[in-house]
Amino acid sequence: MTPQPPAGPDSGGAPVGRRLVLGMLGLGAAGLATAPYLQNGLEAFLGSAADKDPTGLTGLLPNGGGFRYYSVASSVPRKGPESYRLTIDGLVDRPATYTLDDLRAMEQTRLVRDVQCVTGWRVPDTPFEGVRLSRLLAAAGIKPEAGAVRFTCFDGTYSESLTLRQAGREDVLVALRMRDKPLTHAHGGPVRLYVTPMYFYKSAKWLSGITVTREVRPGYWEERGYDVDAWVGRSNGRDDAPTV
Ligand SMILES: Nc1nc2c(c(=O)[nH]1)N[C@H]1C(S)=C(S)[C@@H](COP(=O)(O)O)O[C@H]1N2
Ligand SMILES: [Mo]
Repeated sequence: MTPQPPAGPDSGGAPVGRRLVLGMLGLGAAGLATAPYLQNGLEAFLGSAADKDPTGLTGLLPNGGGFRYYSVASSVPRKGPESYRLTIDGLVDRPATYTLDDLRAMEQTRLVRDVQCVTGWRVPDTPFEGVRLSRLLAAAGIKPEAGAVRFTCFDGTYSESLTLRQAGREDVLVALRMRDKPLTHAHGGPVRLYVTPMYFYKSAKWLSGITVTREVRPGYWEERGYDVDAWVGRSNGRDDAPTV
């Protein structure tokens, strides 16, 4: 794919257009008629928040401690111990499906790092806890021709990717807990990816699929202009302090 400038304001270029934002909200002009709660104040929303948030859906989370709520899907089903499943497939010897209890029963790793979004906000010293991605990959058995990992989400829309080398880092988690509590739905619970050294868009919320692939397949935001190798401070034209 030819690198393209980010579609959002991080390019320093044109602000996100009205139609683009409406599209991201999952609404056409017709949708607005049935969404009065959005119509009310929509212009203000488009004029301010959308300038800073290329995801189009933004809001400070209650008790969010500086986090913003991002979702490219207009609604996301809730999943708990009965309904949640994580599938590992693709170029592996042993495809597997994990329940939440399966993941909870595995060795947990707790990491405390800063979280940095590519749009500028940063949250210091945030504990995340979960299973190392490398453990799940090792359990599945990677085939020799594999080179990358693709992540998919039960919001039905978002996706992410890492090279196999990046995915094997000890600071990449399939996270079950954040700030020493179970991951809330708003933060991508019950299970999200947490890629410590990279911009937070790498950390796919509502994680449901891990597929080992031959080559990197750019994720949702990467197809829309963000860097595939999303190291904090060394990508996306930004110079933030590294998070590791
Ligand atoms: N499934 C899904 N994961 C996602 C996103 C999304 O829209 N959908 N947004 C990404 C971006 S850009 C950021 S900054 C973080 C936001 O996480 P938060 O909502 O917990 O603050 O989630 C990342 N993971
Ligand atoms: Mo982000």
